Amino acid sequence: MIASLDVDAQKGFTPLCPEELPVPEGADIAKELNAQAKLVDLRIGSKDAHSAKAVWAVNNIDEAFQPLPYDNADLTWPVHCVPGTLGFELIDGLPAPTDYDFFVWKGVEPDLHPYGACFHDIEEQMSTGLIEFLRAHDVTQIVVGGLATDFCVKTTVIQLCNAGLQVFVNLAACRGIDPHGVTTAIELMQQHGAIMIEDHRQLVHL
Ligand code: VGL
Repeated sequence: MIASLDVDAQKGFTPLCPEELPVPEGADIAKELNAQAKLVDLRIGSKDAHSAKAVWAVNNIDEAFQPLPYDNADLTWPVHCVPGTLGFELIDGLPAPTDYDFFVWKGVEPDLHPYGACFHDIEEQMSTGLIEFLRAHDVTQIVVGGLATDFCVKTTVIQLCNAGLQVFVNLAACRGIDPHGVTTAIELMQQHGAIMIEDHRQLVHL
């Protein structure tokens, strides 16, 4: 079985929310995420669901990227993707979370700031159930898109590679925060065995 995964495709990572983590063109990926989902057996999604009072939360992007002394919240980040706010919503054009086959809400606890969708913690001790879901449904291949390439997509892809899946990263369905970070992230994902594809049309050759 093959699945697709929409990682954190939320308005908080788009220019619609300039105070959060606006990824350039972040709102433009819905069509490509929907196109890849049409080619697979199961569609999975994830969302950040953060508290505005989280230990890592700062009010200004200038205060972000500061190291923190916690194992499971490594950097400060602007408040983003708080339930009940615009930034928490999936970007326009995507289905509702309840229409996915499996959905992960992550970063709910105020002392955790995970990046990957497979574990609730950076130390990867608390499973979100995603890997178990994939195994239970005999999923061996997964195509991933979402926001942001250089953080949550990268970490999720590496976790899925480490779990033994064949992982395709659909570059047309991803956008990144920092261009240099994206280049490094692509190299790292490839080192873990992930296959980069330009867009969903490459999937039909599988
Ligand atoms: C993300 C930075 C901080 C992401 C989340 O979804 O890529 N990046 N929090």
